[in-house]
Amino acid sequence: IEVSQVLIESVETIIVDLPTIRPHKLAMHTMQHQTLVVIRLRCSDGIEGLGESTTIGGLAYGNESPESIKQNIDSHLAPLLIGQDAANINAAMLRLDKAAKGNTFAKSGLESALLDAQGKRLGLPVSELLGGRVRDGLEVAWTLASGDTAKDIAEAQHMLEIRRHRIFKLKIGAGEVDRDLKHVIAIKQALGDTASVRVDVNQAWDESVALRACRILGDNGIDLIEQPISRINRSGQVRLNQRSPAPIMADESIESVEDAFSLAADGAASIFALKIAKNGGPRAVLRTAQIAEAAGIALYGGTMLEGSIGTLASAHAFVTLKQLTWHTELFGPLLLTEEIVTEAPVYRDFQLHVPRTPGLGLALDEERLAFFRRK
Ligand code: MUC
Ligand code: MG
Repeated sequence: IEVSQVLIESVETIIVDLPTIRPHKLAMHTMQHQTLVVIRLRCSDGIEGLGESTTIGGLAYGNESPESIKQNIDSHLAPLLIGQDAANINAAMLRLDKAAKGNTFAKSGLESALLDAQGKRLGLPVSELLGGRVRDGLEVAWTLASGDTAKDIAEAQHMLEIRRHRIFKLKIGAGEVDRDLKHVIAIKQALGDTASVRVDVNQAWDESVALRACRILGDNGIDLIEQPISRINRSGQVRLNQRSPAPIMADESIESVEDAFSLAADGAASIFALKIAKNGGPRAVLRTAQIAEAAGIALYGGTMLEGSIGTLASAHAFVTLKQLTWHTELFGPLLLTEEIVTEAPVYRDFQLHVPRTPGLGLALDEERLAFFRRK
């Protein structure tokens, strides 16, 4: 039999700057807009795969910036892929991993694009390429990060009314601790049992502060505490995980699948935030999920505030998971005022609905892309 190979012909990286609905305040950075790196991977059968490699706040969050992602793909990763078998994702990703350390954000966008292309080729949604979905929708949390308590309460109440979100994550850590604690407790008291309220400290506290603050948060009905201290302080994370009355989730601590393994081995968190960008793609993030499942660590579907492409690449992986006890935060597209795809992902009844059309289930809107791409 003759097997005609489909080859990867080109990889294009496009930086896109999109406005946000309001400033989004995190401990390390205030976002006034979001920058996406969109990847178009063209194959010899005419099929194009889409991927996205997006981070938060330039270099404020992680080791890769939009500009470095683009440069590293253009100069180092794309040349390794061009001429390779487009249908063999194992071989393609192995080739990248052999030649390039780290760079999980860049690799995640490329792996997503390969999956999108292969799904379109076979007529299957990416979730089915990943072994098959066990659910169609994902409950999605919303982040309250206006920086103003009254505004945040009004925003949460509106989200409850329109049945879009009933899980709220508050970004704290930038300000003075006692002020942050008051802010969080005021929001929890205003929302009561109608909502799950959680916090993300983005590594801003030290262990001495975190010990006291986690206790106060837990005692006041906060359901989850995300990354309270530095990813570098492993023994502090282990102690906090033993002492905090509210469960501790690892986010920044996971910069690779191997990080996930060593966190699990050390007992440094009881929940993992799964992010395709931190692991190297939708398949890579499932390896971290499997480590967590084996270790009895609960799962949460995280985001780097990607646009629609990165959000659905994450969602296709997350719908294959047995249990997502803490649900997801795949609300990235809702934080942006503009779309670059023809049909935006659908959010209804507290859930993101994951398309059953081939690939990721998205098409680029060429005009909008041309307008918003960085010149
Ligand atoms: C993070 O650290 O979790 C996810 C949601 C959000 O508002 O910020 C991000 C990053
Ligand atoms: Mg986080």
